[in-house]
Formats: sequence, C-alpha cells, structure tokens
Amino acid sequence: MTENDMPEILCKCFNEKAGSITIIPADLILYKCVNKYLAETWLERYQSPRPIDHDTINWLRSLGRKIRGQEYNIRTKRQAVRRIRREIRTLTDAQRERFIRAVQQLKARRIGSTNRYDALASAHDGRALGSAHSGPNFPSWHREYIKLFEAALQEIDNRVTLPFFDSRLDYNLFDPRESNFWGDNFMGDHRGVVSSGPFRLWRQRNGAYLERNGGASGSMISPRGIRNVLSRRRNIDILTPWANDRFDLENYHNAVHVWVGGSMLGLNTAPSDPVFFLHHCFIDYVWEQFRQRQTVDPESDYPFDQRAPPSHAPNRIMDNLETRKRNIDGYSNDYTDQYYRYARSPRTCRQCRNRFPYLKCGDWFRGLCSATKRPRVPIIRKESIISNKDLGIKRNFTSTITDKRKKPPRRRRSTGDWLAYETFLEEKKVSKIGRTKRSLNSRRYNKEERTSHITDMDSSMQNSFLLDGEPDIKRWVFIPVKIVHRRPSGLLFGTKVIKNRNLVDGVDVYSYNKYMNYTDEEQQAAYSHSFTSGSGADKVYVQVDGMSYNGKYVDYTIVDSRLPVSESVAFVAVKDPKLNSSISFISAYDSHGRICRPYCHSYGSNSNQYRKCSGVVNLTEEKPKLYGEDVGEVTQLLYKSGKGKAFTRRDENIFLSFYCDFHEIPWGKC
Ligand SMILES: [Cu+2]
Repeated sequence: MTENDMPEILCKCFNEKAGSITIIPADLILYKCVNKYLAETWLERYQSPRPIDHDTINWLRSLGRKIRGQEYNIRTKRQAVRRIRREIRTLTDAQRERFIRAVQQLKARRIGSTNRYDALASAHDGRALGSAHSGPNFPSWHREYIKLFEAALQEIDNRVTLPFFDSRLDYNLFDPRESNFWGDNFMGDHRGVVSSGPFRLWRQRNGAYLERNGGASGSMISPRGIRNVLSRRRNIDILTPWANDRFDLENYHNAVHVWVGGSMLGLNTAPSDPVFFLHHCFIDYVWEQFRQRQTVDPESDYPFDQRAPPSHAPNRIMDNLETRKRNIDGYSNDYTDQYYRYARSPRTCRQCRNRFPYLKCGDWFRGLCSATKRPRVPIIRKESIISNKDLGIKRNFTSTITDKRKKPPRRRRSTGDWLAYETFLEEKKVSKIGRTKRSLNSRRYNKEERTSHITDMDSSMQNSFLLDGEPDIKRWVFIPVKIVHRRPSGLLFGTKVIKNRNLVDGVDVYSYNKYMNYTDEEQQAAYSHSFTSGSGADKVYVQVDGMSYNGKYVDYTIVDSRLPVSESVAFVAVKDPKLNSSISFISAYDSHGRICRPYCHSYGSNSNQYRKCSGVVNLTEEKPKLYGEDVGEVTQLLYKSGKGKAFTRRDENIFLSFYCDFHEIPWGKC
C-alpha cells in the first residue's frame, strides 16, 4: 500500500474552499470537490452503459417533442393551463397515490433493454456529471431534466404533476429522520436497503439495491438557508463557482443529498432514488422564487466566464437529454409562463395548521410549520432517552475552567456557524410569527425536547458494494483505518467535578485538566441538527471514493467525545487489487460534518510514526499485505491472541490514520 499525490483538480478545489470551513460544514466542501473531480475525470473510469438502443432513444426524443408540442399548443391556443406543482405533504392521499403509482409504472414499463425510469435516470450520468453540476447550468439542466421526468409521468397518467419535497418542513422537526416523508405511504424508510414503502427492494439500473443512510451527515435545508439565497438578485451570487458559500444554492442542495445518503450520495446513482426528483423540484421552486425577485432579466442573467467549467457554456446543447435545448434555454421564462407554476409551500403555523393532515406546527422552531412524525420504529426506547436527560450534554459555547464569563457566541467561531448559529437568528423571527409576547429568554424552545438527545447512534451503515457496475462484496477488500479523535469544544457532559465539597461549574471530569483547553480555538462549522450523545459516543465516518474505479464505500467507527483523545479503528472497503488498479481517495468526517486530516504510516523507521499525507491510497498485491478479504481477516491482521499466550496488537498493519481535531485547515498545499 502506497500513497499517491492528490490530483490537481481535487487539491485546487480544497484550497480554494479552505477559507469556508468555519462557514459551512467541511464535509460539504469534501462532497463538492470530490464530485467535481469525479465529474471532470469520468472518462478515466468505468461507466454504466447509457441505453443506446433505438427504442429508448426514440422514446426519449418523443418525450422531448411532447414537451415542445405542449408548449406550442399552450402558446397558440392560449389555453394557459399551467399545471400546479405542490409540496407533496399538501397533496390529497389520492393525488399522492396517483403520483406514486405513476412512478412505479415508469419502473415497470420496459423500454429497449431497460425500463423507462432507469432510461431517464441514466441521463444524469457521464457527460452530464460535469456539465450539469458545479456551474451556471446546474439549475437550468435540472429544470429541463425534471420536466422530462414529469412528462414521462404524465404519459402514464395525465392528471399527475411532479410534487416537490420542501425539506424545510423536515428541518423544522427536531429529528428530521422521524418525518412522515419516510413513511410507508411516502418514500419508505431511510435505514439501509429501502425495504418498506412504494419503492421497496427497487434495483438501480446497475443492479444494486436502492439504499439510504438517512441522517448520517448532511442536513435538510434550513429556512435561513433559503432566505440567504433569496436575499441575492443575480445568479452569479447564488451559483457555483462564484457564490459565497452562505448563498450557494448548490451547497444547500448538496446537503440534502448527503443527508439521505446511500444511492443519493453518488452523483451517478442519485436519480435512482425517486427522492431525487422531489428534491430537485424543490430546488427548482426556490430558484423560481429567486428569479421572480430578480431585478435584471432572468432569461439573460446566465453567468459565464473562465472560472466556470467550459461545458457550462450558454450555447452548448444540454447533455444527455435529447431535447436539443441549449444550456441557456433552461433560463427561459417559458417553463413557468407556459407549462407549470408552483403553489406556495406552507411556511408558518398559520398556513398549515389544521389544513393538511401531514403538516403541523414544528417542534424545533416555534411558529414554523413542519412535517408530522411517522410512527416510530421501535429500535430505541423513548423512555430511555428521556430518563437520560440529566446525563445529557448541553451545547455550551462558553464553558471553560479558566473563563466563566458569559460571552455571546461569535460569528466565526463555535460549533455551528452555518446552521447552528442561525438558531439565534431564527428565534427572533419566529417569536414574531408566533404572536406570543414572551421575553427573549423565556420558553422559546420546548426544553424537554431540547435535552432529550436525538443522535444517530441507533442506525448502522449500508453500502451497495457496487464496483464498476457490479454490486458484489467479492470485488472489494477491507482495510483498517485508525481514527484519532480529539474532544471538540462546546461540549459538557454530566460527569460533574466535585472539589472541596462543591460542584465545579462548566466542566466535567474529562475536560477538567490543566493540559487541554477546549474553548478559545477556531473550530470547523457543524450541522445544527447533529447532537453528541450524552454518553459521549460519536461517529466518525470514513469514506472511500474510487479514483481508478467506479465505486464508493462509507462506514464509521465510534469514538468517545468525552475524552481528550479517543482512538478507534474503522474498517472500510476498497477495490480488490487482484482486479487491477485500486486507487482510492479516502476521507474522514464526523457526524457533525467536520473533517479530519489524513496521515500515512512511515515504514522503515522503528517508531510508529505517521506523517501527513494526501489520503490517496494505491493498494497493490505487493507485500506486506495490509488488507483482508473480509472484516475477520483484517481483524487478524491487527490482533493476535493464542491460547494462554500474550495478546498482541499490530498497529504497523494500519497504513492510514486520521487525526480529527477540527481546528486546523485539513488540506495542505498542492
Ligand atoms: Cu444533479
């Protein structure tokens, strides 16, 4: 196993974005840059074949003609029957069922060598990875894409319109994983292989199962995020690569892809999950609201210069869609003038209370509307959470041994600039809506629930084992990755220090020491909905992105956030080197979105030394063999215990290690 240099595209992207790690969770930067790299180098690795048979191409073209015909008819006959796209929770049960049935039909109807759904899903792959993402063509290409999807649905049932998934309604829930959106009558469960609901045991076009890892990292879109986007007037201010990360529409969109995880995590597999189209319809809804507020002509406000990828050029034909539209045509007013319009999504309690059975007044922000909860899967006992509340940690911005003054949280510091900080901004706004006259410090939160800790400690991790188009664990081998985790600042655990018969404020037994200071340091931004368990248990994810192969693998290990330093080993899979070149980019981040720095073992020296490295790992069959066919074999690499013999641990067999201190900028110079 050896280290490779980081490719220039990746390295440059990280360096450009390094300044944003206190603004947005760094795992979103990781997501953005890895996708950019994979998109720009897609020809270097295996691609699932695009359907090229006549039937499929003809059908896609006829769909395109249909859309243009519809537009033409509407324009000339002036019937102006714009279809109305609505939030999926505001549909009647009958409307929603029609939509879901139509989606199921798309999947069931064969076309050429595949089915209609997969034929459409494949359009998001290949060339479109680059020309439809990370640039000005992002909103336009996807506008056209979901319109094609909608036309395909209407071919099956003309009464169906594509609904959207306003993830703010889920953000406003204390725990978005409990949302009805993941119920059996909506999208089905988000834990692992989708095995309930209308899409249960669906296969992606490459044969892999549809899978999700809901809430592992990422975030639903916050109301403040949308307000940020809508506060701008020019596309250049909300689109990659020009926009400040706080206003970047694609960022907020990415966070939902990360939140859902599984199939939605990979750009090439994302449309396999119907959630994709509902999510993108919401992004289109937001973009439309933005367009209506523009002070310049939205049709010609197509930003383009040498910073944007060349494939985003305004006059280039949209890739893979067979509708012969140019990229800039996606900025046309025709879509919403002629074809569809959006019904306002309910935002405040007044707009949703008692009106829609799947919406209610939210529990996270007073006065804001949220999704209802679905019946809870009894994996964890609610009582146990509640009875633990005294042991719980609090998000404490100022606790320290040396400094007990209450300082207001500063903008560029603390645990959650991107989203948690807005908690403070949001409250004021909300108290206005909620017509109750309470002082700012009174019960704006439901305190009970604030201390009942909802963490992601009760779900495991599912991978597709998809590698170069084949989902098979035999194509992968496992490697150990060591995680060294430092206690993040802003935490306080329920293990109180008693000194001279008195309780000591603001510290716990683990933070009470002379050697480590947990406060006055710059820290990476974190997601606001992520909590550390009162037990200290926290997850650190390790992600593998194939560079010489098409495949992704994510797993985690559990660390103890109470301790100054806690160590653990994760097992992740990479391509089996027997199947030729196995080069992977490996990264690590915690469940709060903060990322860790890679270190590689320096062999040859006697000491167990690790030096900073790129995280790009080239696995070969050369000795020493530092991988195993399965988790058991790797375990044997690390630990040996014979009968009655001494127990040995072999750290030298761990090549890659991550140090998670969440302070230093995790990326080095190129
Ligand atoms: Cu996309």
